[in-house]
Amino acid sequence: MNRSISKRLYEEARTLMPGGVNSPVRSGRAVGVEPLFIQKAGGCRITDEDGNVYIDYVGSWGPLILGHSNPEVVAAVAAVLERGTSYGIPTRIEIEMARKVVEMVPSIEMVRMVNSGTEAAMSAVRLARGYTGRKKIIKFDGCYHGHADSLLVKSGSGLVTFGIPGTPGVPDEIVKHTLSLPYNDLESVRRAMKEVGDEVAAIIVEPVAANMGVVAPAPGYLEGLRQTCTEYGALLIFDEVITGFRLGPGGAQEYFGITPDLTCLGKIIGGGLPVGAYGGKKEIMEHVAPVGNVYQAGTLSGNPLAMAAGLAMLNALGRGGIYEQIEKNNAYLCEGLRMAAVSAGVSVTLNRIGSLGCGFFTPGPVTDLESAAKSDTKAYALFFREMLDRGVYFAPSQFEAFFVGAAHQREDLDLTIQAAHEALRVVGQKCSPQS
Ligand code: HOZ
Repeated sequence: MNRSISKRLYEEARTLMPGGVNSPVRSGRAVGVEPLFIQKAGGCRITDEDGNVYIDYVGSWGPLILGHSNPEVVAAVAAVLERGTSYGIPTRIEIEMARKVVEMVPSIEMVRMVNSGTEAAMSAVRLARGYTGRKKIIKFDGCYHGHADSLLVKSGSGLVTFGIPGTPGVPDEIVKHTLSLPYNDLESVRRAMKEVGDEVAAIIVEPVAANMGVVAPAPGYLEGLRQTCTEYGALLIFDEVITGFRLGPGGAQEYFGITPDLTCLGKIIGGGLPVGAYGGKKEIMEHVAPVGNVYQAGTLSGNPLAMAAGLAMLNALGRGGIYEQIEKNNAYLCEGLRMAAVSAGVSVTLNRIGSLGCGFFTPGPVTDLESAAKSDTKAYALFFREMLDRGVYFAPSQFEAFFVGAAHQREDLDLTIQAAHEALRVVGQKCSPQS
């Protein structure tokens, strides 16, 4: 495949941006490739600057559940665009969006729009601290809640991809209040809470971890977190930036039937534009300024373009039918990938929930960061490159999810499975299988 234009653009980009990119994982470093530069996208396909077309399972890292350039979303943005791009003054569409979120997400009675998932998690933690008057927070190894200082401890996504456990620039004084515990290990939470529970403002968790690959919660895990938070007066924060509107209209909290105190949203809620949100019980949310004293603000928060895109997306998802289809398609894809791995003699553990999936190059099971880290990342990198050469774009990291969306048709899945048979055969020949 000729990627000479992407190559030239990458050279230019590297002189102007750190690593030539605006976010690390997409650089392709972890899988030994140079990044594609994308010219356009439609449905489940992306086209690079050289004119190569790929079936896309990244979908802008989750937001594009309806596929690229969805006509409803595009039309909604275009209609608003004619009237201006941002006012910094309230608009009617913000009320519509807030009402939609309150209707769809079971635990949310009030919501505040922000501009990214990072902002949502950072603000939710601040609110939890302001509300409880406590400093400590508990998070889980391999969960990623964006890049706010207090949450960059043993994080997933780019940090696990590049082996960065903490990061320079974050003072010890800040992270000393963050306790990171193994995911899916309720006992360690109970032990920690016994010791310092009355100092803990919140437990923040990805209800399905999707930044160390994909790891579902063990039965009883989320219930246990809920119970422990209630017992010690700490808030339970669900980071549903990935799972929100993805596992179902009401996200993971509806899927598992657990009520968090606060929820962080992002990705799908913006329809592909930069949006995040946090929300929860009215009684807690009314501690946010200007009603309460917990300060948080944003010039572009609730801006009309982003609200139009997100609202169009949520309206389409609310009409139903989509979740069954994408879950079924993901099951079909994962089974095809599993069979391809078996026939190539490569150990792959396929974790799947709803339309999220991840193939770990390890016999598994993968239930937490420790077991995810056993993956043969060199084998994944080779798999990624072989798939790319066959026109399929998976995440350029072992520790990210793949996303099946409504635009993936059976024929796209079949092409992917066929490519995986060939790619995994190469992996089987070049990488020694793990036992
Ligand atoms: N944080 C996103 C993945 N979970 C974005 C990664 C990137 O674009 O580098």
